[in-house]
Amino acid sequence: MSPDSLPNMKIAASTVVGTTLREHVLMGMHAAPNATGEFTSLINHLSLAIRVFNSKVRAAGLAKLLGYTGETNVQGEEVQKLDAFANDVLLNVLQRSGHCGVIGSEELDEAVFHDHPGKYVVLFDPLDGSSNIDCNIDIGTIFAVLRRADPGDAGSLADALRPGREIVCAGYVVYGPATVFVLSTGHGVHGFTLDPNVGEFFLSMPDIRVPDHGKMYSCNEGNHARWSPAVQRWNAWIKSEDKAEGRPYTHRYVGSLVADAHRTLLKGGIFAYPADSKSMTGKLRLLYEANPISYLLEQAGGAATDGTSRILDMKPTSLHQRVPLVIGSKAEVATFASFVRGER
Ligand code: AMP
Ligand code: P6P
Repeated sequence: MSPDSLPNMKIAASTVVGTTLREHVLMGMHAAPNATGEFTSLINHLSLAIRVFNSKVRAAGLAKLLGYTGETNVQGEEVQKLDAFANDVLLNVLQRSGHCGVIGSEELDEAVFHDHPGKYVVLFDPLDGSSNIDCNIDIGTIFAVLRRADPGDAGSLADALRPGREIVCAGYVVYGPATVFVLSTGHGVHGFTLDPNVGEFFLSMPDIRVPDHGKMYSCNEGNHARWSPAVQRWNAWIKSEDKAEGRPYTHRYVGSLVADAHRTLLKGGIFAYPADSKSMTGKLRLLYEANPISYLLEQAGGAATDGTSRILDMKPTSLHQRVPLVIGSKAEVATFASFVRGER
C-alpha cells in the first residue's frame, strides 16, 4: 500500500466503528485532574443497569412485565412491574459498584445508605412516564450524581438534599424508537444511541446545543383551568396569531418528561409544568427529575426555572419534594417569567 493512500485509510478507519460511551467517558477521565477512576466506573455501572433494563423494556410484553403490582409508591401512584424491575436493577448494580454512599429513588420512601463509605450520591427516577408503558409510548430513566462531602462518614439524607448546582453528572435515557442515553459530566451534553446487536451505546449527538428560539410549546393543556391567571395569559399569548412574532407556536405534549424534555433540548422552545390549584407546588420531583433535566438544559445552553427562579439554586428540603418546572430556550423561558412577574 503506497504511503499516500494511508490518509484515506485513516479516515475510513475512524468511521468504521463509532465512539462508544465507554470510550467517551474514559477520555473524560484522562482529562480530569487526579481522577481515581471511581467516577468512570460509576457511569459504566449506570450504563450496565440501563442496558439490562432496556432489554426488559423491549421485551416487556413477552416477559409479562406489564401490568400492575398492586402496590403504590410514595407518590400514591400504582407501581407497575416495569417500575419495580427498573428500580431493583439500578439499586442492585449501583450498590455493588461500591461507589454509592447514598441512593435515592422515586420508588423508595426513604434514601438507602450503604454500610461502606461510597464517594457518590445517585438520585434516580428509574422509570419515568410509567403511565404510558401499556400504550407503548416513550418512557425513560433520569438520574443525577453528586459527590459526598466526606466519603469517610456514614451516608445521610443531607448528602442528597443539596442544590442541583452541585451535580457532577446527570443524564436520562429515552426508551423510544431507539434507546438514547443523554449525558453530561459538566463538559457539555452528548447523546448516545444503543446498538442492540452490539450492546453498546455509540456517540450519535456530540455537543448538543439548545436552539436560541424554538417553535414548540409543551404543557398539559388539560390543566388550563387550574393554572394561575398569569400562566393562563402566557398560554393565550403563545397560542395567539402574530405572524411577525412567529405565533402561534406548535403544541407538542407526550406526558413523559424524558420525551418532552428530549424534544425541547434538541429543538428548543419551551416545556412547562407549572404549579396549579391541584398540584400547588408543581407535580415533578426536584431531586431526580427537575434537577437532572435542568442541569442538562443549562449545560446545553438552555434555561430551567420554577417559573421565575433557577431550579439548580433551589435548596431541597425533602427527598420527594415537587417543584414547578419550566425549561427550554433561554428566550422562551425568559418570556414565561415576564408573564409570571406581571410584566405582560
Ligand atoms: P474520581 O476520582 O474518579 O471519583 O473523579 C473525581 C472527579 O473528577 C469526579 O467527581 C469528576 O468531577 C471528575 N471526573 C473523573 N472522571 C471523569 C470522567 N470520566 N469524565 C468527567 N469527569 C470526570
Ligand atoms: P400529567 C409522568 O407520570 C410524569 O411524572 C412526567 O414524566 C410527566 O412530565 C408528567 O408526569 C405528566 O403529568 O399530569 O400531564 O399526566
